[in-house]
Amino acid sequence: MRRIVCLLGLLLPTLLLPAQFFSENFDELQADTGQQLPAGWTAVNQNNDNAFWDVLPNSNNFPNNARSAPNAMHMSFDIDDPADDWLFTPLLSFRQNYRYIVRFWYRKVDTGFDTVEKLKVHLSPGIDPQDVDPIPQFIDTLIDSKNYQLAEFSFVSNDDVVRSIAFHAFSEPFQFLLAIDDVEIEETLVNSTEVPAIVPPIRVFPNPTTDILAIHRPSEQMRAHIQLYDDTGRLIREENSARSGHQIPVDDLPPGFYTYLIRDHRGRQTSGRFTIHP
Ligand SMILES: [Ca+2]
Ligand SMILES: [Ca+2]
Repeated sequence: MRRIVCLLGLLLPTLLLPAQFFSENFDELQADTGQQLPAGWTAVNQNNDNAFWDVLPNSNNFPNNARSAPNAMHMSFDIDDPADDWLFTPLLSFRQNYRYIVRFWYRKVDTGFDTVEKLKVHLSPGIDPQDVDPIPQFIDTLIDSKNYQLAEFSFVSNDDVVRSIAFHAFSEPFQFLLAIDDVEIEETLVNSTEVPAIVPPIRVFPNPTTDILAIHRPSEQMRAHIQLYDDTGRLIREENSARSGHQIPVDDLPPGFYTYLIRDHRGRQTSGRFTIHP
């Protein structure tokens, strides 16, 4: 019996360790003319202009385009149109009661000008922009760093489902290039209330609520960016520089289901659902 207990003790931490679920570094792509995407990926040039997602290779003049050589993926720009372009990963089979941690690296390509790129990332049951879950898992509307920065978000799959990770570039006209590289997804078996150690636990309460929503974060001094979305994906509240203990009044909002999105000072994002009762 003792041996079985010992074995279980050895096995359980292994079961709970994150395992690599998906990765794409774009490095197998050829820098040929025409749009180059990894196998199974789909790009949708929603506004049908001359700017779209495509491979971004390193070159003699630009040897550091990619985070991992030789390629990144990038979104180009149009002088007149804002970007409205989707990049879908292959459809992936997410398992019930697993937590998925999605990471990728992103930056603007430097022009020497104050250009700013905008990116949202959604889950999607299909590879059509009309299928996309309207509430983003990740959003950055102020991408002004020429250095690659890490994006990270996580979610628990409540069912066995097939989903794509959908990158939506929506930068203003006449910016320059938005680059992403090294997309990785890890999966960990959890019960639905567990949060992995690498993502600090954030408490949002009371839930359901009627009048206020309080945000408790473990890093008391660190400020966070908070967004609230209604069930149609419409952004209804946005607050910068919220400290732990921050309270958001919601007594003017109609009863229903809502989503919060919290980005910490390191760019890590946490999302969850809450309910407003009458
Ligand atoms: Ca386009
Ligand atoms: Ca790469």
